[in-house]
Amino acid sequence: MITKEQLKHYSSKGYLILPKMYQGEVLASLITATERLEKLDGPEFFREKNSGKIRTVFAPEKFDQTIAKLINQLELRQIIYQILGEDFYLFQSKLNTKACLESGVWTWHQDFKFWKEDGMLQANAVTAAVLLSDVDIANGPILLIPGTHQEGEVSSYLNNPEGVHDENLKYMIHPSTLSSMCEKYEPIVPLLGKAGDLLLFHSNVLHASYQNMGYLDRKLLMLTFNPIRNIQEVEHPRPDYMVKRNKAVLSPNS
Ligand SMILES: O=C(O)CCC(=O)C(=O)O
Repeated sequence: MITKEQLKHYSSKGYLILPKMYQGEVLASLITATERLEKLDGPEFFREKNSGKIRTVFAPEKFDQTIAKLINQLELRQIIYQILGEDFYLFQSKLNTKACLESGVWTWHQDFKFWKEDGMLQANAVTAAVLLSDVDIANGPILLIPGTHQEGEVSSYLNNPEGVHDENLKYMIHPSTLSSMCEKYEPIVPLLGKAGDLLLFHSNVLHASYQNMGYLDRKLLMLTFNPIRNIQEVEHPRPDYMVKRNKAVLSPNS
């Protein structure tokens, strides 16, 4: 469970870091799971061109029980329930890695802009990102502008109409939008931490990440939870591994 102060931080800043959420054997087995995933393949896997290392695996829990167990972990379900305050399900899951000296940027965006097209109704989904490597200033941390989830949808333009899961994002923002958000809200913060920390962020908070210039591959297991009633069907849904249609409730009760 998180405290009232932590909940307040999430509500006002649009993010929260919970240090040392996973430790010991649980953490070690999650890290080993990411190593096992490197050896698998399928449409869920997006890889770097040169090294062939994973950039994203969607629905990694399909391939690994350790990850499936984590999604169902009671403490995580309770924390997400505290934030959402209603029944929710797993909307999307992915392992995003950043290979050192290879992976590119994810430029500034709000996730809800993209998820609206998947039928999401309101921008109140929450993403829980489990750090499965240390994340420092060099290896491509998530950068975020605290408070921008309160802005609603910021102005953006259609950049890559065909973009599905592409670093050349479908929608991008102008530099003037970025500067006005930094002036109106707060300076950009890099979300640094150690393997095992949990980072929670709002689906409308502006965020980005730059290239990994460090020596350590960066790994984030990103789980997005959406209220059950916050979705409608769309005519051309993305594949189920990208946007889940199974809305099994993840209950806060054991
Ligand atoms: O992995 C990253 O650095 C950022 C990914 C991201 O922004 C996203 O999945 O929305």
